[in-house]
Amino acid sequence: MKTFAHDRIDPDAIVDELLNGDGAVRLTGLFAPEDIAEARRTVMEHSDRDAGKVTHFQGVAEAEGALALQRRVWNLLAKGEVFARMAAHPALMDILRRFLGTEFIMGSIAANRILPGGPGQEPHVDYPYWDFHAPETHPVGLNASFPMNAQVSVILDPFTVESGATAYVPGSQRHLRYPTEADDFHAGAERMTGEPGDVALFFGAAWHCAMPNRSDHDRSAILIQYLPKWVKPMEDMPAALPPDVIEGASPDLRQLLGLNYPYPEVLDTAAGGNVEGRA
Ligand SMILES: O=C(O)CCC(=O)C(=O)O
Ligand SMILES: [Fe+2]
Repeated sequence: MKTFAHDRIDPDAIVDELLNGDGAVRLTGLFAPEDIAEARRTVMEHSDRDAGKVTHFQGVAEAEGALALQRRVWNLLAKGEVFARMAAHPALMDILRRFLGTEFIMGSIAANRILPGGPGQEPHVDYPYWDFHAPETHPVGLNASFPMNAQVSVILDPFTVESGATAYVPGSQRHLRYPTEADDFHAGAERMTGEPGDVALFFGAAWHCAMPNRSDHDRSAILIQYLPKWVKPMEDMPAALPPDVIEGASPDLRQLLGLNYPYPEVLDTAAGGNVEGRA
């Protein structure tokens, strides 16, 4: 996985790597220790209190009664201003405007905490491809020639092979398939290792999964999903946020919340006039 230091970021090279190369890059030192500490404190507090939030790709853990060892914290924008700063980091905005179109949005921002002994996930692809195990529910000919997703993992604890750093298969984003047993995911997989403050950035069409945490410490990350402006987001963030977060949102955060692209809209009651067209 190619690595870019926070002061040596090359957006065009990164976009090419996500689409045509490995499908993932590492950005080192993007967030300061204070921001990481604050984010981590909030994630631990909420996930200590409530182990029972909805999660994904955890069928085996559910069957084994181990679900509580992987915990989610949802709706993070309502839980601390540090998360809006993470989501709208200028370096990420710059890369993602080139990758997903200038008016791209955020579909979800949540924490994934895996406790020591916690299980891994099933190898998968991410929203909106996440149910591609039923490809017939998607349009004919859909492929990964252009991206409908970018994933950011802001690393809060050391991501090592032992602690369950995300595994992924380099280049697999080019196929757009949900991985099967026959793909032998683990034989071809590499790990998105990193230190607190680093970011793993990947195209969610790449096969990947959280791995079991066999270390003696928690393994948490902030997972941010970004989408083109016209993909229906996974979380209804405006509905879940207190009004003051929306009112105080920066222009970039308003864009991320989808407020620049207000469809679907009740056009029968919208103000009259020509609203779209070149002229
Ligand atoms: O936490 C991780 O390592 C990856 C999580 C993930 O891929 C997901 O929940 O979709
Ligand atoms: Fe995922």
